[in-house]
Amino acid sequence: MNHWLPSKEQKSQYDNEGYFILRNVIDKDLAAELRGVLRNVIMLPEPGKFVDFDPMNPMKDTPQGRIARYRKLANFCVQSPLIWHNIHAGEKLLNIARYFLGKDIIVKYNSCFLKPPRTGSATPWHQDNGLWRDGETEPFNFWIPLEPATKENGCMQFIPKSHKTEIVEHVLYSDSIHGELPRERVQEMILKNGIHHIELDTGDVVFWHSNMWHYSPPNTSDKSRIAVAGVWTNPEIMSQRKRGIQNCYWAMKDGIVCYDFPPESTAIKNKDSKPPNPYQRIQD
Ligand SMILES: O=C(O)CCC(=O)C(=O)O
Repeated sequence: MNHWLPSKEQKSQYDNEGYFILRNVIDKDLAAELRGVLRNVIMLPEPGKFVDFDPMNPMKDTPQGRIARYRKLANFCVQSPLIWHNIHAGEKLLNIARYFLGKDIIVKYNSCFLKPPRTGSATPWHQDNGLWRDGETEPFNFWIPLEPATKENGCMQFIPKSHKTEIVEHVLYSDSIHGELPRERVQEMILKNGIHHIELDTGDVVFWHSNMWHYSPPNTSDKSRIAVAGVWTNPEIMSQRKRGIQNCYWAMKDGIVCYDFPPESTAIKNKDSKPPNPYQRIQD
């Protein structure tokens, strides 16, 4: 196995600021293939749909229209062997996860984020565990751009040290696309700690703590920004969680990478699977 491990400085940045970056983990040819997998999916019409040009809605179900509309492919990586075996259950990345989580590793979350040129929208300020609402703080999150992620095309923004806060109750505003951190608290936190813009080249990886406050702005540029994201955890952390388990899959067992595809889903049950309370709605 190729032992990619965080350096002392990277580990200390993770502890102090809540994240670290490894450069050039996925090579550019592989990134191009992975982009192809995603574009193939979003550009194909839904089965049975007739793709036509509608003058009242010129972008409707054309490939261009579909590219402009898609923001996220949730849980898609377990349907794509190329993504799964190279990223979430890829040896190089699992070695890094193993350093933090031990020899048994489960993928808790997987998804692809697409920010098409000019139409790609913002992801509101959130903590990942503020959305999971399962009380977990220890899983290990990552995000890999398959093309350069810059300030112009909507790279991620982190508030350094925000991982030291509690899991904050997320709320909904009238224009929220999903639960988000209370906006006033975000402004206070930015005033206190500032913002780090996480500019990455194709195939770099950023890893962060599940409490980290993060956001990404709309893509106002003419360059697309596609990324693959995931979260690894382990059976011990999962056994403590407060909520039911969905879409979790084995990536490594006792130090051995799992090569099954489709990946084996986990059967670990938690104590209490009550759904969380609805998000508080804020009038603005
Ligand atoms: O890709 C993005 O812009 C947002 C990703 C994100 O917030 C996440 O992976 O938690």
